[in-house]
Amino acid sequence: MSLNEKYEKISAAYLQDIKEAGTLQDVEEVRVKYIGRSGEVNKIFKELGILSPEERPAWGKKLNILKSDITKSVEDKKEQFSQKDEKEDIFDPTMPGNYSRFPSIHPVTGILREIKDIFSSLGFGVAYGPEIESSYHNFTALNIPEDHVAREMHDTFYLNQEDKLLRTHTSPVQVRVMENNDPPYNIIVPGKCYRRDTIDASHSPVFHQVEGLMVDKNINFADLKGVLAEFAKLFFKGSDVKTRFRPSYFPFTEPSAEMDISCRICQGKGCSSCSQKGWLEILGAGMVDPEVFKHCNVDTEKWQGFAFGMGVERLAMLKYGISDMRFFYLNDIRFLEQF
Ligand code: 2NL
Repeated sequence: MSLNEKYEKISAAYLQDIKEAGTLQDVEEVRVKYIGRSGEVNKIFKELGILSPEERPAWGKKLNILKSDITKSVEDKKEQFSQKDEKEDIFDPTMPGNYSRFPSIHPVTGILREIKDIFSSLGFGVAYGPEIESSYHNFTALNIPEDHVAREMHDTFYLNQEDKLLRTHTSPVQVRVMENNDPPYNIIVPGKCYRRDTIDASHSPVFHQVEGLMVDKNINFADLKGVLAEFAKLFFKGSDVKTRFRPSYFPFTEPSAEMDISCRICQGKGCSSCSQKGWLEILGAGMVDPEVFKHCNVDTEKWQGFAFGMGVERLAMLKYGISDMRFFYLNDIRFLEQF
């Protein structure tokens, strides 16, 4: 085949090949086949040696033009493919949208904030303390005897280090406040607590408590009733909730009581959610036992007061009508976004 025949053949063939190329990969193959290092055009360049020196420059120019024509065709075809990609990206109003959910506060966090706001409006400050405690602060100082069941391995998480445990209530923080500060005290202590409970609808090994302490020169049981009934009224706002106090027992208070609220579902008539009682227990309280004051070096001749404790998950369940505590920890978005 003469140089001219080869030239004519390539000029026709590359156009056909480009036309038939269906993918970017095909176009790239066409480029390599014709203008790659050992492509068809370079093969002809190598054969220019057979020409006379006078003929050579014209052929060189001709082949360079062919090379740039092929380059242009390859680039145009590649450009077509990228335009096609862009066309496929155009906005399709029938596609489902990317919507973001409106963020919400976890119900336990929300209830904790409400409780803190109510008690600050009643003049209480907020105190925090360690979740890893000594058995002295968690039990002994609170008048919980050495042989009390709450101290058993099956009720309390003990750490491998000597005399370290996960606090089973937030009371040890109040002990620390009393040890380190002079009365009067007017504080609440919100926080996480740990017990070796089996998980069910009303038990979790990690839960939240708010405890409170009001100590001054003339604090009595009427103050306890007044503060806690006012708390219930503010917490269950607008649902004219009634309160009652029943005698109870705690090692750290004497006398002790539990406060009930009237059932908001049956207005106290009795239904399945209050076990036909018409009342639901919401917290425990009492006058601080002198034994506890003695451990904290508080002069019992001068100072007296009351303490109380409530479970945050339990209050959230009562307020929102949640039947199972496990919902708080499952992180199911369908549950969480309701708050
Ligand atoms: C309940 C009952 C209660 C206390 C907690 C307390 C703390 C100190 C001294 C005396 Cl430092 N008492 N705390 C008192 C009575 C009851 O909790 O049912 N909690 C969920």
